[in-house]
Amino acid sequence: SSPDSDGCTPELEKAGLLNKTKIAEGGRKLRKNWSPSWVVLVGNSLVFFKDPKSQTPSSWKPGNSRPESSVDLRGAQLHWANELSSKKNVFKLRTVTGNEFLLQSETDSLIKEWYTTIQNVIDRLDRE
Ligand code: I3P
Repeated sequence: SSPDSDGCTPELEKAGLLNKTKIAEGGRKLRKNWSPSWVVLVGNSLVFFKDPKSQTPSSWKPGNSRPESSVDLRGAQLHWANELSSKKNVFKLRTVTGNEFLLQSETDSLIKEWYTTIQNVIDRLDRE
């Protein structure tokens, strides 16, 4: 059995380095500010860590490194958004509270994996 067979700790779905910028807060447009972010998908949340150096397997655990911010994926919307940037491989994540993020990677396979994995979590939450 897994180390968390009682299900009390949310499952770590995915973690990795992506370029990130927030483009809206509560529906209000923000100025883009792209920066690398260590992104962790755990349970119903996408959690962002500022420091890309903290990308050790244990760094996402509570009490270790402090997240910069976190996004509740319940009711969120995901769209490919290459028209919103001069960069390639960009998607937009919009939360129910009207926060919008662009996430990007130079690696096609990597960004597709992230898109699929986040969409699967959103779909699972929609069915609950
Ligand atoms: C922005 C910066 C962003 C760019 C954005 C620029 O300029 O170059 O990287 O977004 O383009 O406005 P500044 O640093 O002066 O704010 P992309 O890299 O995603 O293209 P935009 O205004 O067309 O979104």
